[in-house]
Amino acid sequence: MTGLLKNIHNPDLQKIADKVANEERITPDEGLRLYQKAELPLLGLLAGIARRRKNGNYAFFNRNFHIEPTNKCVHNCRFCSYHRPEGDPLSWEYSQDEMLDIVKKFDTKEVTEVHIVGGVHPSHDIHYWGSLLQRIREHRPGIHIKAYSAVELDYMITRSGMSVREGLALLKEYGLDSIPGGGAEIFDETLRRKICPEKTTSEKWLAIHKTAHELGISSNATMLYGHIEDYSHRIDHLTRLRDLQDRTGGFNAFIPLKYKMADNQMSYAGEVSMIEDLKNYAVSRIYLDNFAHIKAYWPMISRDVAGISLIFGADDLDGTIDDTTRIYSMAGSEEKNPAMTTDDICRIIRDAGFVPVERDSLYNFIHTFAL
Ligand code: V47
Ligand code: SF4
Repeated sequence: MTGLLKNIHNPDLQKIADKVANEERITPDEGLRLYQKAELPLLGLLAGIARRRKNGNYAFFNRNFHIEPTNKCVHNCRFCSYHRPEGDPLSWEYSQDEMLDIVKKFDTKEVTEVHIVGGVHPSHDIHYWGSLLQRIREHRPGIHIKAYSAVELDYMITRSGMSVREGLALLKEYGLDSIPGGGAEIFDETLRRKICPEKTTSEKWLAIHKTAHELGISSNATMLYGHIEDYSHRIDHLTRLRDLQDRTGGFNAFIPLKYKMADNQMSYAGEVSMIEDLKNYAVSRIYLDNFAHIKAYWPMISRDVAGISLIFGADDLDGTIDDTTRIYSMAGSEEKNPAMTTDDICRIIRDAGFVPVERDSLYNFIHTFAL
């Protein structure tokens, strides 16, 4: 395959291609050059090499469902179509019993993971959120609980007067297995002040994930792209994640999240094209050489783009979800009731030329499906 990488017209790109072929890390300047100068076919080729090196011909998914406990949120991120302040007629929240009822609906289904993320509720404390984990754990001991973004964690832990380490250790005792990647948005401080000024700082987001990793709680990382950022902001974001991963090794997957414009305060920014989505998957795959997995979150980008993303560096399609999330449908995603059967996901993966693998939350193989 690397023979195809000779005679690239641009010497800078040739040097980067040689580095990728030789398994050498590319610099932030080189990452930026890829975003700015590389054509999509070259990016696909390079990301394909990096992807196959890490994950061979496999593409992963899991069987999961979401619980979104509330849309009440103390923050007011300008890109968010989901949140409402407490007291707003369109605000809502589930009681713990109602959330347990959601878990019970899956009693006869072979799901392996519950993903819990919602707004930052103004008044529940860490013990309320901890006891939810404990009740889920008691009801379904084997399920992996991936819960609470760093932003929700920051609020509940700070309110409790605990240190990040104490708060995370307590939640782990209650049943927390891993942390989802939300709340990272874009780390550049100037942009962050514009798009989510009240939110957990970038430094704190990274500190929470670092501490979690030190406590044996692995996590994911996201990047919200396609709004008012430029390529240098994306490279800055990826560099901060790559640096932390060098130190802890605790990230399972990186998930680029495409900004969706419906019904939020940043609609003026519009949405980027599918070509830009693929470019972003590819550069992320090439640049994040210490992340094992790049996830294409299909409820956000659609099934078709999720399939193509596998050829541009992604190796994971998240899960079956079973119509349990609204965050993206409210922001304008074409997936209004996101749910896929195992057969649906396997078909997408096979159509893209890869071997479907059902994984657990830590990417251990559960079942490899024949091609
Ligand atoms: O942090 C909110 C994003 C995130 C919009 O870890 C938006 O496996 C685009 O983090 N357009 C929460 N994005 C969701 C999240 C996530 C999703 C799937 C898997 C995992 C995982 C984590 O949703 C927020 C924010 O970045 N978001 N509004 C919007 N209009
Ligand atoms: Fe709240 Fe999350 Fe929406 Fe920000 S993105 S307003 S923290 S629900």
